[in-house]
Amino acid sequence: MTEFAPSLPPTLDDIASAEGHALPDRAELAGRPYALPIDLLGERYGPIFYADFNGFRKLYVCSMDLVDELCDEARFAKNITQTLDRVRPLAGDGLFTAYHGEPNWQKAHDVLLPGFSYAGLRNYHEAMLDINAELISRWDARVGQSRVNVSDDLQKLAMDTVALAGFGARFASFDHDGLAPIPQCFMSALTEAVTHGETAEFIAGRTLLHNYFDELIAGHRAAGTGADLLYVMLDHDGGPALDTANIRNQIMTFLIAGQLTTSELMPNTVYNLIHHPAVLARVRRDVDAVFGTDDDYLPSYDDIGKLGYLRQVISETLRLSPPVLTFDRMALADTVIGGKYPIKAGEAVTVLVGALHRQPQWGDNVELFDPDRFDPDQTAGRSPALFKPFGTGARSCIGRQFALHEATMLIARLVHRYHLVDSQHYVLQW
Ligand code: MNH
Repeated sequence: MTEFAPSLPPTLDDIASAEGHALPDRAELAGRPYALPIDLLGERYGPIFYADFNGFRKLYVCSMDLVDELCDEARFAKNITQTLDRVRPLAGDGLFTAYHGEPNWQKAHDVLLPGFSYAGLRNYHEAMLDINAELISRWDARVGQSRVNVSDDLQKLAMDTVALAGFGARFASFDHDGLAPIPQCFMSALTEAVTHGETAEFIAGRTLLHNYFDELIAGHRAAGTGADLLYVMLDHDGGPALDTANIRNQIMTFLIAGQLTTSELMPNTVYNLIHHPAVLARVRRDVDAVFGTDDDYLPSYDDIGKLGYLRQVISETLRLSPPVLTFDRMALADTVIGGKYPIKAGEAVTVLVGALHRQPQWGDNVELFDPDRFDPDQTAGRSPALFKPFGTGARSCIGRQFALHEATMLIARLVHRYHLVDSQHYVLQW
């Protein structure tokens, strides 16, 4: 694929620069449990500045007005960063890593969109309940006995949920202390690709994964129909919609998405509930009203849509701790942003999401966890450019409703069933 390559930042004069400076350290973040060092860069050098902290020089923006312009789909499109380009040997032209204009993106988007719609999501509710039950039986066995590692266990849950709903695979992660074999192989291959490229070790891992996927695909073809997303990819209006190489790329993409995003959102939400007892009490009241008094109540798909306040808690968690820290936009034609910064066609600008989520338009005390910020009255008056945890436009997260349904249901069930005790006085880490 020589016709596509990552876009690079423009060369502009008189722009603030964090290059060559060390990232802010823990001492400078004291008292701010959520902010990351790069969020402080936004405060120090924003609204537009150069930085090279991850090994690549990029032009970052974080103000509402600049981000609003970058989200204009008529002027900008998704850019594949140099880092994302390194994931290509694994995920190829899958939805997440496809270049703007690559033909398989539109094709796969059209095939998969119904699978991620509200109607499509109903099909995965059972798979989500199934994996919930595995976590619950593991945690029940520990009640009053020993601690659970929330972060590790919710990573297992996220992984197994995306595997079962996405392609009908059972990783059985809860039977393993660390990662199960396939997730382990996948993680090693991903790390190897990003750090060393297409080495022999990487290729061996990828071959193993491909063989595993090919068996799954063959099994699905033989079965004909079923409820997971792989069936959506195999049977589109009666005929195969995507070729096998592209289907593998999409499966790999689901693994990336399931591993690295929802698995952060859920433990962060648990942290926020434990640290805000009044919020937890209100969530529990709401959940009890919908689920009733039976601890073993199995929520219906529609029950989850009734938990509006918990959704606010999740949104506020995504504001303070967005799992995806940046996304990149590429100019489609020569343009000017902020009235004075010229960006040429094909040049890239990076949105710094955590800093965007702390802009003054959010009100006073942006570092405080306050789910009322997502009260419908408050969101109605706020620019959509201020909240971008799922990216923007045509290339925004296709799995958004999947992730929100999964997270809302899981947290609701935990709150309904358990008293959560922070026995180790956990401190968020980065
Ligand atoms: Mn998801 C794209 C965030 C869960 C599948 N996702 C994106 C982007 C962000 C993002 C940001 C855009 C990146 C960019 O512009 O370069 N995703 C999230 C977050 C969560 C999440 C914060 C959970 C919380 N995503 C999921 C889940 C799935 C998924 C779960 C699948 C099961 N996401 C995708 C896919 C894309 C994407 C596929 C690429 C969409 C496209 O470009 O067409």
